[in-house]
Amino acid sequence: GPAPESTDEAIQFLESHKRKFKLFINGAWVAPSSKEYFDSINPSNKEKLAKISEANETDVNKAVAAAKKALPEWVKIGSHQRARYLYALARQIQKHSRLFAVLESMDNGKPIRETRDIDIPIVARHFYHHAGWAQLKDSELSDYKELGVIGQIIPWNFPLMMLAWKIAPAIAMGNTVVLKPAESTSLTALLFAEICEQIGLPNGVVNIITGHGKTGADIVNHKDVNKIAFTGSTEVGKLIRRATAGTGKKLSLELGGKSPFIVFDDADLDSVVEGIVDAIWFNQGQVCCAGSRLLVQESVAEKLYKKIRARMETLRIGNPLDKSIDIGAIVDKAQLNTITKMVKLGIDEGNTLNQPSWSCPKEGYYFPPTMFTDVSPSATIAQEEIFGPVLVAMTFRSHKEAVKLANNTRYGLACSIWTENINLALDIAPQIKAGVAWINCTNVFDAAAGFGGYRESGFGREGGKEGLMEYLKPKIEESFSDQPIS
Ligand code: TXE
Repeated sequence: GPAPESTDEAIQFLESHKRKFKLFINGAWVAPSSKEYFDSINPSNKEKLAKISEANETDVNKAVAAAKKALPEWVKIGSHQRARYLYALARQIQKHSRLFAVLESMDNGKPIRETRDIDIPIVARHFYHHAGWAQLKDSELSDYKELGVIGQIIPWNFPLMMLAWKIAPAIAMGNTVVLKPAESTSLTALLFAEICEQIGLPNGVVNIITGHGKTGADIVNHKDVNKIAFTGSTEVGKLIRRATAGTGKKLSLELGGKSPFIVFDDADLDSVVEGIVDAIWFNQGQVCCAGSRLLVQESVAEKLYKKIRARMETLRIGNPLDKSIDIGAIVDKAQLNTITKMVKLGIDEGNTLNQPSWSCPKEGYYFPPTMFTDVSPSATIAQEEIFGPVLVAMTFRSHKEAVKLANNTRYGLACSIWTENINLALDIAPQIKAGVAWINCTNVFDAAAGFGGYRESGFGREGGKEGLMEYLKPKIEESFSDQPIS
């Protein structure tokens, strides 16, 4: 096959920081006050990529102070100037898209085909889209004003994309930001910090603070942070909701999911199979809106399972930098352990395991595409998020039963409906408790469409006009909205 993507430029970036990254505060690189660092590992070969700073409360205080100080001038320069910075960020990301894609694949383990063709283009598009809104803010949204300093905490599954979804709308609406990437995938956020320097973004508008959960909690608890935007586990989402209760802080949460992928008997099964590859094997299934529960009408179930098993055999797993690879590495050892444990549980629960005949590379953290069939709706693997390449399949007979099964979880992030009957799809979609409904497609994202969930998948929207409103308040509120509720 073709040669793997070159890592030269990414290595050059790591070496330019001597493989030891400081924190990006107030437009400068600042050593962590604890002097503590942790390793960032390439999950495809377990190589150490760099040392990352562990920020403590002192560092978080510095970053929040910088964001607060930057705020008045960032607001004052107005819509048009802010838009120019966002356009510059978008262009610079595009210019360095190959570097971003390679670095992301090295740090996270996701295939270069995905980072190159999906993640990074969506990131650039997100900045362009919000540059447009930045320009329109003072005219179209003149009844609203910025919230102030925003604390943003993101996960490891789409590191740069989650950064873009958080930072672009926040700064476009005139806020300033302190963002913490996930501990296992900080590198593209640090490269983004360098991009902020390159375009001359005013100091303190964007601050990148690395560290573990405690660092995130320090951001959440800081009194001068006006809003928290979080994407991650439902468990931590609940902690953050409790921590912000009774304060004046606004909050948006994008949490876990167990999204249904519903196949009716008239669906085009070959398209369905490709949809399933996308729904559960894209990004090794580490996708909050993954179609992880296959609900298929009984009369076509066996036929579909057979096609899925055949397709599993043809998927290629291995070095994420190999351009022909479909499935890369799992992000880290802990996540691989979680997946392995859940699959073992699925077997112990008596569900039927389907895996390809080939085996995974030995040197990194890999897990093969997996499907459980004959799964009972109450099985643990049918209820709990696995966050790995594991599809859980069950059957239904009537349309009513399909809806009931689809809603039978504590989550409500996305759903995907497959049928040649558009009237049926349009009838079913609004009955499913999900923030996003896809018809004959899946995992389609656009900066112009609000994304987010219901129930234990969280609340608030990212993208679209709803996403902008998450970073604004009515001007009339300005005299009282920051006051804590006592
Ligand atoms: O998530 P965490 P983890 C799910 C998925 C996965 C599980 C655990 O099922 O197996 O969560 O993953 C920061 N206060 N999802 O442990 O811990 C943390 O440093 C403030 C689904 O990686 O939620 C990181 O930056 N912040 C999900 C971020 O929260 C805290 C994506 C997310 O990490 C904190 C990721 C605290 N107390 C995991 N503790 C999705 N919906 O896409 C941790 N963090």
